[in-house]
Amino acid sequence: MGAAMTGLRPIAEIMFSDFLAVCFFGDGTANIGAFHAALNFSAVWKLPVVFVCENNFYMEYTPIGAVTAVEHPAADRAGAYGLEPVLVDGNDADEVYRTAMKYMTRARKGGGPALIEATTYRHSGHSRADPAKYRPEGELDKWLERDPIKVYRERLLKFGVAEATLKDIESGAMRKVDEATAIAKASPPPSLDGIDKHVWADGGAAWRN
Ligand SMILES: Cc1ncc(C[n+]2csc(CCOP(=O)(O)OP(=O)(O)O)c2C)c(N)n1
Ligand SMILES: [Mg+2]
Repeated sequence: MGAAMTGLRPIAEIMFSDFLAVCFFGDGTANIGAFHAALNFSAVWKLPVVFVCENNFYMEYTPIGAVTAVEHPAADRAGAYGLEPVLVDGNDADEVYRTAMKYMTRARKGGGPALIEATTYRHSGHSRADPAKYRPEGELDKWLERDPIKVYRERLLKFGVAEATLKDIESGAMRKVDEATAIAKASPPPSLDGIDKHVWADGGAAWRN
């Protein structure tokens, strides 16, 4: 009990600061216990956390609908933790941005956690070894039409952004990825000293003693 009480101190500090955690996970994750325990305590302690469920309709090989009692794995459970159900089109960058800003701002002001379910799609199998043959015929093609990058590119063109500007943004993004890949490949493995960094609010495991 003493250890648990000491553990509460950093949480109180976080509650009265403008710190914010944004936690991303998949639809399948919404069916495991850790999801429910985390939401419950975040709501009880009014923690500044925005939970974002990326509902891409598949777990490893299993369609989420085949193993879930509700239609929306995250949004339909929000009420159990006193949270409002928030469903967004995860392939619409503007809608995601507006929704994220609303709940991030509220959490930073002490308004407590939020749970956002963003509908999207997984364009490939779970891993390189998974050709994703279990998907219904035509499903992928339908979603590729609504690829978020394609949708946003078309919107920017419609708003009058020049094609050349979009090409510059795209080549700049590719360059950044290539540079980051080269740096990662050339870097030594990280040191073990950092293994618990950012795991606890106080930066260490003092609560155990
Ligand atoms: C508790 C637990 N059960 C099973 C697994 C094996 N596993 C790894 S990824 C995965 C699928 C996760 O699906 P989802 O949460 O929808 O994430 P996505 O890959 O679609 O983003 C599973 C079942 C695991 N890592 N942990
Ligand atoms: Mg998934």
